[in-house]
Amino acid sequence: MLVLHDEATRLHQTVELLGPRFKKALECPERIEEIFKALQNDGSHSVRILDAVGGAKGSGTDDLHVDPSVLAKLLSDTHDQGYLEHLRTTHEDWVANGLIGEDECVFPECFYVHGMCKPGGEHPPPKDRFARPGYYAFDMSAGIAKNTWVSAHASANLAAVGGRLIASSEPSAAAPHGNNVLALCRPPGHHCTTKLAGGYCYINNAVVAVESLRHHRKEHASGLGSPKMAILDVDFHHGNGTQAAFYDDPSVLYVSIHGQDEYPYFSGAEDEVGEGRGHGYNVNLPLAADSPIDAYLGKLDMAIQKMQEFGPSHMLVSLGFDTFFLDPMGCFDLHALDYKVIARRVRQAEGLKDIPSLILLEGGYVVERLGENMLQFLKGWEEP
Ligand code: SP5
Ligand code: ZN
Repeated sequence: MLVLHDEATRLHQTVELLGPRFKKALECPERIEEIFKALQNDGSHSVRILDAVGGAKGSGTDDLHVDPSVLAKLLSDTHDQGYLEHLRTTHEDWVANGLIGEDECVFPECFYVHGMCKPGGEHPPPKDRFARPGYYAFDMSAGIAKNTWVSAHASANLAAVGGRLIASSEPSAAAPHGNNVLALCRPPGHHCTTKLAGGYCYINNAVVAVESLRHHRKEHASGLGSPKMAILDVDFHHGNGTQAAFYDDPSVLYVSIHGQDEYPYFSGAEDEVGEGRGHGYNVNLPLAADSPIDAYLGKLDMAIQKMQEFGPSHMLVSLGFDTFFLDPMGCFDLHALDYKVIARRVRQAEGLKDIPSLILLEGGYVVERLGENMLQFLKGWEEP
C-alpha cells in the first residue's frame, strides 16, 4: 500500500455548532496525526509525504505530483468557480474588514434554501459579505478558518495524485505501488457539492480523484480506454455530494452503506437510483442504527454484487471510521477487527481483486482508535 500524506492537511482547525454552542470541531488535526503515527510504527506500508505545491518531498521523481495548472482544472471541473474563490479568499477578506479575528471562523448567517427564490429560479451569488457563506454552505459544520483553503487544497491534491497513480496501473500489473493507494485526506470531501460546503467537507476529494483518473488516462495512456469507476462509500454518513456529482453518469457506480435517517438527512434513500443515462448506477444501502457486523455484511454483500455486475476498471473507497461503536457521530456497532473482515471481503471478491484501487479518508472521530482501525482495514485489504 502506498500511503499519501501532506502535512498541510493538519493546519485547518475549526469550530462547529453542536447543540446550543460552538465547540472545537470533532474533525480535528489529531485524526491525521494518529493515523500517520500508526502507519509509521507499523512499518509495513510505504508512506510518502507530499506537499501540494512542491510535489513529493525529497524525491527527484514527479510521479507523485500533479501539475498545479492541472490541479486547478480538476478543481474547477469539480466545483463552481465562485465557490472556490469564496473558499480561498473569504477568511482573509473578513479579517481584513475587521469582522473576525485571525483565529476565528466564517459562518453562514442566512442559508439559501430551496423555494426562497422564485419557483424554479436560481439566485446569483450575492454581493453582500454576510450573505455569501450561507449561499455556499448547507450546514454549520463547515466554517472557514485561516488555513481551511490550504488544507482542503492539499487534501484534494492527495486525491488527484492518487487518481493519477491508479490511472497508469493496469489490473494485475506488478505496478510498484499503483494498484493500492491510500490518500490521507483531511478535510474529508463526500458531503460537499459543486457549490455547497457542509459536514466538514469543502472540496469533494472523491470527485477530484475521478476527474484526475480521467485526465491522466487521456493524457498518458490513451490506448487504455475510458475508465469505469466503482465508488464504495463506507463512511457512516451518506455521501450526498459524491452521489450528486455522478447521478446521471453511467461510467461511475456510486454505492453507499450508511446510517438510515441519519445526517445528512435529506439524501441516501434506496429510491435514489440515478437518472437519465445514469439510471441504475447509484445504489444506496441504508442500515438501521445499532447494526452489528452481521447486518453490515448483509449490506456489504449487496454492494459487492452491484460492483461485480458493473465490472469496474478502477475502484475508489470513501473510507470513514465513524461506523466504529464508540463514534460520537455514528451509531453502528463495528469494532476494529470488523474493518479487516470488511476490507478483505471487498478486495477478495471476483472482479474486484486486482483492479487498481484508491482509498480516500473521509470521517471517523474516535481519534485515539483511528490508527488501529486503519491498520486493520489495510491488513484485510492487502491479505493475499
Ligand atoms: C465527513 C463526515 O463524517 N461528516 C459528518 C458530519 C456530521 N455532522 C453531524 C452533525 C449532527 C450530529 N447530530 C448528533 C446525532 C448523533 N447520533
Ligand atoms: Zn461521516
